[in-house]
Amino acid sequence: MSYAYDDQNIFAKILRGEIPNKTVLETEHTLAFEDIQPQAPVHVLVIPRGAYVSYDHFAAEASDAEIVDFNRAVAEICRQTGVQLGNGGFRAITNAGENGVQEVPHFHLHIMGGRPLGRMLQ
Ligand code: IU
Repeated sequence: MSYAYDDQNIFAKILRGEIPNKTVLETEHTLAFEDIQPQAPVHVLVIPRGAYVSYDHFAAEASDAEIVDFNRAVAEICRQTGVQLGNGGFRAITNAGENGVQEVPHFHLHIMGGRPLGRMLQ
């Protein structure tokens, strides 16, 4: 499977600095910013700087350094935004492709918290 990346997607433009964002955290390989249509008091999108379409693309082709950096960034964001385990908790989801109803074709992890989110799966 080859993954076609569209470098005109909105998150690619954010990464190039062409569109502003409300940055929560920046690291060598990762950027996190506030979702423009937050679904919860905390709603942060975490994206790799690399050109990956989806989670499976990232997991298959990113370097170990990118994968570690991304996951450490997630932990830091949970801590910084106060949604970490033991302090209310959070939901982390990522949508991929048509069935996942992915809107922006650059891999992003949603981190949501700050209120009870309800059961996701019945
Ligand atoms: P999805 O997982 O691809 O369905 O979610 C895309 C998210 O990106 C969604 O929550 C939007 O509100 C968010 N978003 C954004 O934060 N800034 C933008 O300019 C655009 C979408 I377009």
